[in-house]
Amino acid sequence: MRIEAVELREIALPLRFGFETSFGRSERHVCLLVRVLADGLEGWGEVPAGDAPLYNEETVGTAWHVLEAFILPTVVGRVVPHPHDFAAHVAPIRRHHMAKAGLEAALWDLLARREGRPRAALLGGTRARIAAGVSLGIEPEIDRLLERIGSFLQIGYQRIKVKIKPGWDVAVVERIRAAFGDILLQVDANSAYTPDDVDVFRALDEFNLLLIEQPLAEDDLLDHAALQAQLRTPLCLDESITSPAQAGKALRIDACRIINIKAARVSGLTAAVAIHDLCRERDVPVWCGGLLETGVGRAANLALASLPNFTLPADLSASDRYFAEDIIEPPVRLGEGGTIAVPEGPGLGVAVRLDRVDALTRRFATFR
Ligand code: OSB
Ligand code: MG
Repeated sequence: MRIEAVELREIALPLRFGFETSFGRSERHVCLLVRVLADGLEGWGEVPAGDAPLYNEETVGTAWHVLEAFILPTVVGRVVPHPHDFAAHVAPIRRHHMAKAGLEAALWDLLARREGRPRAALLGGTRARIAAGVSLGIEPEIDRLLERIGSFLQIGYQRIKVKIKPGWDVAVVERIRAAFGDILLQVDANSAYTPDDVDVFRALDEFNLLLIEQPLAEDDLLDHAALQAQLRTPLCLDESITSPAQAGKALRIDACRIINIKAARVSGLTAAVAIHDLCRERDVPVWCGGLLETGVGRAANLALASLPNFTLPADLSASDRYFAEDIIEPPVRLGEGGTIAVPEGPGLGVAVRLDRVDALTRRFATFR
């Protein structure tokens, strides 16, 4: 693929419902859209980084900078044979995983379109529908959260995940179990706790949760291993798993028994598939996480989640769970049995609504 031009757009898409985690509250999904033009075709990718470095260290501003100053000058006007070559090419740049992943995603889209195949087929996907879960933020009152859970279960979502933080944990889970019985339920702390909080996790251990996601600090595999040793509930790591090498270390010391895979967090689909493969060899289940992506990132996540070892329900919900109107056509819809269809058309398998993207764009540049 000879890269003729790359367009970057920073957009802000209002969320239908504010989303609160232990690290903050967002009312809008802020991201970069990457559009690559090559061989008369286009490919799209998303950098779901946000305005502030709260989930991890990246922002849309840092991603724009790294792409503009260090990555695009070495790619535009050149030939990139395969997304794997791009991944190897940017490996010497330390971190900035979301920036790299956004461009790599656009290259996967391009390659799949050029071959006239769906992205999922290119990656080795084996399932046509993904089990859909929904991730629910912290609410001002438990009753409000229970109401929202009830409505998502009613429309068919298979699994509920709730965000927790100190003061919003055991009592919340207790009320959810009392109200909804034995539903598939898991919690996500986004690193809000320390090893001193072991009693909270011992208490949560009594509720038959599917998993407890990222309880402790991102850079602390050792304390996660110590905590896992005291629990029956599997720990699942999100922020801590930044590469296949980190995944290997986490599994070697039993710091987790499940991994949440997000291509954006691990520098791209190449690394995401490598983590999937490594977990599969070790019989460790994985599932596809999300970062409130627009349809562009969401369609890519659906393709990733079609790989065989993604055996737990994903944080992949319909476009209307987040947005009044998505930027793709058709939008992502929840189908039978609480599943979402993996797009079947070439590339991402959905069309980007450029008119709508333009209306949402607050920063734009073309690099050629
Ligand atoms: O930790 O999984 C997370 C959203 C923003 C930042 C971090 C996380 C999340 C989610 C939502 O849990 C996942 C989604 O529905 O896209
Ligand atoms: Mg998480």
